[in-house]
Amino acid sequence: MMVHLGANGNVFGYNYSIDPYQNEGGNWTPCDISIHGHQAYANLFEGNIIQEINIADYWGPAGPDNTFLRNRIESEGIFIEDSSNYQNIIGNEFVKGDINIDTDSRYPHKVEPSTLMLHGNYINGKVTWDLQIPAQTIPNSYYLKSKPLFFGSIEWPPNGADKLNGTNPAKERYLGNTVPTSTPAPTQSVISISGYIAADVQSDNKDINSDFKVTIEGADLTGNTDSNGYFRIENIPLNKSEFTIKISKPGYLARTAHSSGNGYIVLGKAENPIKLWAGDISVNGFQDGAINMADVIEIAKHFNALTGDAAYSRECDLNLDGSINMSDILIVAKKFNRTGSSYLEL
Ligand SMILES: [Ca+2]
Ligand SMILES: [Ca+2]
Repeated sequence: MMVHLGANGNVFGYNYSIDPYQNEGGNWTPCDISIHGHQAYANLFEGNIIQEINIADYWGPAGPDNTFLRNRIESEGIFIEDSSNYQNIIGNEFVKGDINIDTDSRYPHKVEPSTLMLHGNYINGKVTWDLQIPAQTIPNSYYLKSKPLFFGSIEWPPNGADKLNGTNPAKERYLGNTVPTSTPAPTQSVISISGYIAADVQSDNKDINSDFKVTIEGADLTGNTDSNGYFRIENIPLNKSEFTIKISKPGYLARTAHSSGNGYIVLGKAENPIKLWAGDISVNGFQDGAINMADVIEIAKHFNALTGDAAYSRECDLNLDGSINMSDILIVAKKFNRTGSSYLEL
């Protein structure tokens, strides 16, 4: 694996290399990974099982920010030459060899060791940390969020100063072994949800949009709207990727939305809230999911009651004007015979 000239910003991940060979004569072995001068910069070499790494040799300095994470270096170590400053060598396992700086005396250029990040490498039987860096954990990866599928049941990350003697799929295939597939883990999602909900009712009461309840099927967390109709529920863990959101309130026809995925879900905006129809009244604590005659009968039981009366029912006072009367019946009549599936899909 070699980079030079304009080869910048590449990733070389999880390769296996043994028996490096050269035919130029002399008793030397070439390296498996070479930053071959010409200022090649910001390349990442991660999780490779190899014999030797050279950072610049002959063609002038390597550029900055080449990074070597969690490689297993089996034979000769790493050589940094020719003013190749600002290299990052993190969490590697050195089976043999060391980090060697300025061993090539052919060129007068010198590496400034203080520019190198040498952190958490296992060398000569122990892990050495840069004491200027407080964190002493080795990142799993600098380009993968989680174990890639091609690892099958092989442990990931496979190598590193905290994972000695590991293997990887390339090595296993070289050895003639198959890489067993792993059973996919159940899908996990974490969602946050917020939005605005409003009653589809003309009312002067500032509480008309309060107390709509938002529930997510399969989750314990719920949210309730404030008097602006606003609600917010943060970080809901779910063990499925598709889910149903239900919006409900006593006296209102419940409405559902289907959603999927991770992240932040917004349902309705302040200027365009999700509207719920009034008129599905609880009978013996149960809303039947339809605006129908049962609701009219329930309102009739409280007809002409005013706030403070024993017969007054806040749920039946659909426009919250303090009086249960014909205006509430007309609200029921407006959406008569509607059910939850009459709503437009969200
Ligand atoms: Ca009903
Ligand atoms: Ca009323």
